Amino acid sequence: MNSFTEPALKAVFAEDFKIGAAVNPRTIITQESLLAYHFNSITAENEMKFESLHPEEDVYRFGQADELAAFARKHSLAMRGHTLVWHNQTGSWLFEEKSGRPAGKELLLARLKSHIDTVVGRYKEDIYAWDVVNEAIADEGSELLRPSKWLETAGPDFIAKAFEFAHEADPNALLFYNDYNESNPHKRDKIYTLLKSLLDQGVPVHGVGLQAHWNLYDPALDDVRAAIEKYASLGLQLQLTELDMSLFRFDDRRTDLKSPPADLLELQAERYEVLFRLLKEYREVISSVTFWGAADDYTWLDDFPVRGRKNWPFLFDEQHAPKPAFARLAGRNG
Ligand code: HXH
Repeated sequence: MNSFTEPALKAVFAEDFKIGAAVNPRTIITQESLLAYHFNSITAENEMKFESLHPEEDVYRFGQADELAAFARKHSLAMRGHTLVWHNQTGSWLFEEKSGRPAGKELLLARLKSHIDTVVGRYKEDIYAWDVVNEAIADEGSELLRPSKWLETAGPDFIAKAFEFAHEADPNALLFYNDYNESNPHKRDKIYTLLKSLLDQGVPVHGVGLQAHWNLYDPALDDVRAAIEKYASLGLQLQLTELDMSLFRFDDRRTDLKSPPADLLELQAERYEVLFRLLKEYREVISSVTFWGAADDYTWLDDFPVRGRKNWPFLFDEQHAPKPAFARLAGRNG
């Protein structure tokens, strides 16, 4: 039994792409019926990150990740894996010898292979696509790669190795490089350069994940279009992996709003409408659009990056009712 009267989002875009949401062990309970009705894909928000699954060299903790995979099976949802290699949420043990001295390249890559074999192998039947490497590109400056323990220890090779290990662990999985500020022309060109060099080396990379942590004002739609065109020119498939539409500019610090003003919800509706119209133009190359949450009762943007500020980035409100943005998407396509 459910009480939904609006069309299902996944049905609105059934001919275009999968519609996903990031979930966690709380939201699969508090948002269960919303997730089951509107979405056909999920991603674990945190539970499949390195430090969650593998807190110590000899300790794996699969409990919460398994719960999310079971939820996907229960509701016949596709599942994306997030994420195998990242500079955050990764235990420091990985980069140290037992003695505490810095690990060398060989040890780090051997540990990475073992981690990927275990994790990708475990979820073979559940996960069809993995974010293999997350956020390896430097935002600013001319350096291609962000400084990190990965780069420091193994050199740039860690990226290709991660994709090779993941491909060996599950030859059927689609393997993605995933990053944010992906529509910024400077960073876009660097992401393109990385992907091109991986493809030229024969590395098994199948797609690029555009995180799409956007707001009412940025990025410009023309920049999104140019980024899609540029990535697609590599012959890769594209997914929006972490979409949200913050009501605040990146550097806005205001904390006075206790509920979302109608004029901002209207701007958000317009923005979602033109965005999804654009995404539909590229339905041949975009295979999935995942929101980094499902409804405004829970978003990682509450208190981040501004403490004491709530945000309302999604298509459904705090009661899970469709917002003006939802109506615009369903109206055009339903
Ligand atoms: C994503 N990073 C991650 O992929 C995802 O795993 C996580 O759950 C949420 C978001 C996006 C991100 C990138 C840089 C960043 C913050 C978030 O850096 C900032 C740090 C402080 C203030 C603003 C940005």
